[in-house]
Amino acid sequence: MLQQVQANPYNWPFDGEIDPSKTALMLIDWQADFCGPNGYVDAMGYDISLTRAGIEPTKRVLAAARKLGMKIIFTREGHRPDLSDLPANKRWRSKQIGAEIGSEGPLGRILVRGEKGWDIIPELAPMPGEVIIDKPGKGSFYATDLDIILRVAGITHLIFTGITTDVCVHTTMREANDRGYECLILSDCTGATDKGNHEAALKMVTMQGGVFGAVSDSESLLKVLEN
Ligand code: C5J
Repeated sequence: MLQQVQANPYNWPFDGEIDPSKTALMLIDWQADFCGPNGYVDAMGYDISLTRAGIEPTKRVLAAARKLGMKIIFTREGHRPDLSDLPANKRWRSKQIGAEIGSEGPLGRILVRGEKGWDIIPELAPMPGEVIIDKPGKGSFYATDLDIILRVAGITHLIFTGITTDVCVHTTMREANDRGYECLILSDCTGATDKGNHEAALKMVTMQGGVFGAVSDSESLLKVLEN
C-alpha cells in the first residue's frame, strides 16, 4: 500500500492509501492526431505545444506505474475506415474547421483506425499485454468494453493523463466518477487546445468538494509511487 497523494481539494484517494493492485493509470488519446505535427489538432490550427506539454511527465509516471505492476489503460479516439461509426454532425463540424474526419491528410486519413495519425505516439507506446480501448467518441466508456475490463481486474481507482483535458479526459473522468471510480487527474500530464480551457477543466474538478475527484501533478504522485 502507498500513502495518499497531495492533491486538491483533498489528498487522494478519499479512502486512505493507494492500493496499486486496484489502481489503473489511464492514458487518454496520446495519438499523433492530437499532439503530432500535421495531425488533426495541428490541421485545425491549434498550438500543439499545449497538447505535447504533458508527454515527458507522463513518461515518468508511466514508468513508475509499470514498475509497480499497476494496470495500464490506453485509449484511442478513431473511426472505422468505412466511417460507419462517425456521426454526421461530428463529421460536418470537423469539415467546418478544415480538418474533416475521414479525409486524407499528411498522416493518412484523419482519425481513422489504422492510420498514422491515429496511432499512439512512440514516446508513450503501449507494451505487450497493456489494454488499448478504441472508442468512436470522446468518452472512453461509451461503445467500449472499458467498464467490464476494469471491473474484472478489480480496479476501483483511476489516475488520468492524456489529451485533451477539457474533452476526452474530462468526459472519461466524468463517466468514471458516475460509475463510482475514485479519480485523480494530473495537471501537468494533460493538455488542451487552449490554456484557459485546460485550467478551467482542472478547476471544475475541484468544485463541490471534488465533484469529479481530485487534481494533483506528476511530482506529487511520483513522490508516492517511487518512495
Ligand atoms: C478531441 C480528445 N479534443 N481526444 N479529442 O476532440 O480530446
